[in-house]
Amino acid sequence: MENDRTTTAPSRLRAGFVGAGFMAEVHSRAARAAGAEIAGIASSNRASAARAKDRLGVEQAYASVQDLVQDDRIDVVHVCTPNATHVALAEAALKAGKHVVCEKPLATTAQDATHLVELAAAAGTVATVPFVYRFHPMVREARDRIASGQTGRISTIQGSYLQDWLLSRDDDNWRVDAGLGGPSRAFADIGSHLCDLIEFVTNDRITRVGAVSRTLFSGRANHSDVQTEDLVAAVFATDTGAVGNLLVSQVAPGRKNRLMIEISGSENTVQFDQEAPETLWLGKRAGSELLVRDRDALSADAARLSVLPAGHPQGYQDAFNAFVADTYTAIGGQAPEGLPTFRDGLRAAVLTESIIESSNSGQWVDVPAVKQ
Ligand code: SOE
Repeated sequence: MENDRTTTAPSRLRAGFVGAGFMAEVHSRAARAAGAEIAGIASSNRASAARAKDRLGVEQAYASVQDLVQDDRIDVVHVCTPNATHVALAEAALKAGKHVVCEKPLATTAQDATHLVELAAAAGTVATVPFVYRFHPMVREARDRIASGQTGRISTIQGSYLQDWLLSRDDDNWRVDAGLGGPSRAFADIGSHLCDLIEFVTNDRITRVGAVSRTLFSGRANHSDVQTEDLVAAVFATDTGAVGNLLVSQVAPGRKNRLMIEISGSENTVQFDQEAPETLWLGKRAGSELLVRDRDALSADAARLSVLPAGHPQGYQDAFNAFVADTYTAIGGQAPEGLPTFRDGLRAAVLTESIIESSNSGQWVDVPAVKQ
């Protein structure tokens, strides 16, 4: 099948993975697709690393994370562990001179995320965060249309990210535990994607937020005294004067991984739905249309990420693959458009803190700016 992607890994990088769960699987598939050697894995203990080595087809299991990050044969470290461990692991990898891909949330506080941004700048290596929904071609198409003025002056933005995997009291996961996941759960986990996508697509900044959050179950199967939120509703204003709302839930029956953004301007509306990623709805006063991915009809950046011919659906793993391929391209010295870096991870941490602060205080909160 034809594939004339312009962003492929410049040489055979050796990738190491820290963590042995679902995200390590997704990262290793993407690294393999980008042409890297799947060189090493470390986990919380030697036995789990050994099992993951066999399951993911990794060359070597390391006895400890330190052994992996200190190995000169590893070029890039993918951190795919519980949130609260990100700072120490990314720090160790950066200090060892590695390129780092760190899962989101980059850190559980804005202060720690700032520390990592500074360390990455000092290391001079590539440091990225998988805000992978940026890598759907139809997201790039929406972004391009807004940037070129086709949408007109933006007035409203609505976004929601809904899941149901924590719907019942019996559903449990390390993420509900503030000690492992951080003080925010639903917003840090998926609200961060939502805000990143809104700011990426509109090139606007959320400047003020007012939020409410709720924790539906104070106890779950293996956790008592659960403090992290199941849902958040927020309203916001942006730098350019647009207004918007956000809805984030991990207890919405039937919604598996439904991220939706809808942006209305003076000329038309664009709507992207992550569960139908091959289309972009273009709302018009007369003649609304559903644009279907077809590289011949897309902007250059959307066409670049459109790796399969029209009618052959691309999805989540393809977006992840494109993110990792672009990270590796950056390691090769180029600067692919729209690559999410640690600075974007910091931005998400700042927004998350503002949302939680507003929800706790019942007050509007001004969102601090993050220098680009
Ligand atoms: C779980 O909510 C999760 O795996 C997130 O952590 C990912 O970032 C999101 O892409 C899918 O859902």
